[in-house]
Amino acid sequence: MEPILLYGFPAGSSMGLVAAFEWLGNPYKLCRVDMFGSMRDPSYRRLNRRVETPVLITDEGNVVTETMAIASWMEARDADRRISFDPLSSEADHMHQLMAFINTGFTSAFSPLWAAMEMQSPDPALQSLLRAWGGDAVVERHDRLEEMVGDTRFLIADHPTLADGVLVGVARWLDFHQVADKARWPKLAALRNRLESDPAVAYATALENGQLKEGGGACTGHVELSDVIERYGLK
Ligand SMILES: N[C@@H](CCC(=O)N[C@@H](CS)C(=O)NCC(=O)O)C(=O)O
Repeated sequence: MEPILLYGFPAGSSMGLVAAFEWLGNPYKLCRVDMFGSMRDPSYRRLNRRVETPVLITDEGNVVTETMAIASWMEARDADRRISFDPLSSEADHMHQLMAFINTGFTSAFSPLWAAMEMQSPDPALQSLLRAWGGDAVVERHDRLEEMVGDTRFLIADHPTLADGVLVGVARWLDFHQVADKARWPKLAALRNRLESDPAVAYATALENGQLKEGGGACTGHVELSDVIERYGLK
């Protein structure tokens, strides 16, 4: 069977993994997950008890959660090294370092902003505190990432890799939460412009928005979430 990537909308980090599957080029399927709807149904916990996307159903029917684990799964199957590097190379070390930073410190800086936005019983004082705290953290993490961006066209190389996939779904949260003008970080802004005009990212973004767009041909279709849970979820 083909692996199935479950991606969340709206504005999920998993959009970048959809783009990475496109760059990889091996056949795969997708499954849409409404993070404010079907993901909240108790049945989703059969796939991921932490109630998060992304989730990967592997070609052997196993469930893999966590972005870094899914990226590792893809890396191990990237026989032509389209989105990764020889595991013993310095480029691979550099890519893993950037992916780890983006998936931890960089991504988690946005957590207070999400918490303020999604608060069930609004508490203006706490929301304002969370926004200030999150905003400062996001700016500081952008400063650090800007320092880590080199002279290549994409994060590690002149073509997109898994590191770009991990970045692109999250980087746009800067605009979504209106933290700062992206031009404040010129290297990151140029990288984001390049990534956002990449056909695979445009395809993944369109899918996330519920629009049909021609992809590169590797995606062989969508699967319903209820079918995925029934077939591959914990019994
Ligand atoms: N550590 C997880 C975090 C995944 C995560 O936070 N996913 C978000 C979407 S980008 C989510 O599902 N959030 C659910 C929620 O906020 O309720 C990973 O790296 O995959």
